[in-house]
Amino acid sequence: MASQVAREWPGFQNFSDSTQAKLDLLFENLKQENVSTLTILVMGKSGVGKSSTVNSIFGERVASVSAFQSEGPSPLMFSRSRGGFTLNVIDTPGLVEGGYVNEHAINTIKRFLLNKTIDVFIYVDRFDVYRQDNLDRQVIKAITDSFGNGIWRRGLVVLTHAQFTPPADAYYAFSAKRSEAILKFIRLGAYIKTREFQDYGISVVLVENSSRCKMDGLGERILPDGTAWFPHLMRVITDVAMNHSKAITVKQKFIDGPNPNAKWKLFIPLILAFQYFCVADFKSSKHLVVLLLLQLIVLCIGLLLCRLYNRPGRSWREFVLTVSGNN
Ligand SMILES: Nc1nc2c(ncn2[C@@H]2O[C@H](COP(=O)(O)OP(=O)(O)OP(=O)(O)O)[C@@H](O)[C@H]2O)c(=O)[nH]1
Ligand SMILES: [Mg+2]
Repeated sequence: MASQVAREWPGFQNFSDSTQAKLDLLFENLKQENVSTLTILVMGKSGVGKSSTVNSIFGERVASVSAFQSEGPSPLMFSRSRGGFTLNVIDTPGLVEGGYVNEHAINTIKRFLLNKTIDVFIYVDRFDVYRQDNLDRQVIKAITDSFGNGIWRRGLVVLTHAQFTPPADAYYAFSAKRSEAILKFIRLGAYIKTREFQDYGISVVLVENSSRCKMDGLGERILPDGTAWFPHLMRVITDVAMNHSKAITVKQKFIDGPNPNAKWKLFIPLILAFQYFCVADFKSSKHLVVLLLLQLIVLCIGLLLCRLYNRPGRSWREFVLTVSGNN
């Protein structure tokens, strides 16, 4: 649960003059909207470039970056302030371990975030991949189940390694396809209806964290399509912060989560009572086996419904969508 007290921002001087001017303007706009602190949560699969993106945001190496599996799987919050404006960024451990969603990491993140308010959520993935798979959907589902799908109203996607040159497609065509693919997985994993997804306004921002990223004449790091990606990222972040949707405050109930065992316990007296009376009535009947089977089916359906519904931040609409498969 390590965190740092906000201090002046030494890395700010590492940005080009042009970038510094743009950032100062964005922070000034936020302050005019009475936003003097911004807290950004960064999550994603392992090794996708979360910590590198945090370092890029601060212009200095605050988070440790590793090409290999990172150690010490604890979230960390880094804070810097500039002209009365404080930027907090929370770096988190990767959400995948051995090909599965890392529930331990999710629980650690939830506990770390208790009573913190998240203004912007950055979901990080890599630009230079061609296929998403079920694991991506599971990761997005795990985030949604843990924090509610409102987190996506405060969300944006960062795709790292954006200096990648696609072998077959033109850069623009590839980035459009890649963005479309990840947004589709978010829609599916977060149980958002197709026609409502537009309202979430989730932007996809391409990022190149490598120090070998090309620069333009103003000293700004640019992508192959000429975008100065860092000021663009910061502008999207401030747009999300000011989009008037509800910021995410992590409450104890998010951490407690569902307790399937407790749900089972609720059923026990009911089942016993049902069995006692019905079996007593039917003990000489040929239909006893059918009755017991029916009981079992009812029990299974009840448990399934409880398990599907009982998740933090989950609404009945999402629940119905999941059950009906209309997602
Ligand atoms: N070329 C390039 N390499 C990147 C980029 N972002 C990250 N990397 C590299 O990818 C590797 C993993 O980066 P990290 O920032 O540690 O990734 P992470 O998501 O924090 O990893 P975990 O904390 O282990 O989950 C490191 O070798 C980085 O240098 C990028 O945009 N371009
Ligand atoms: Mg990391």
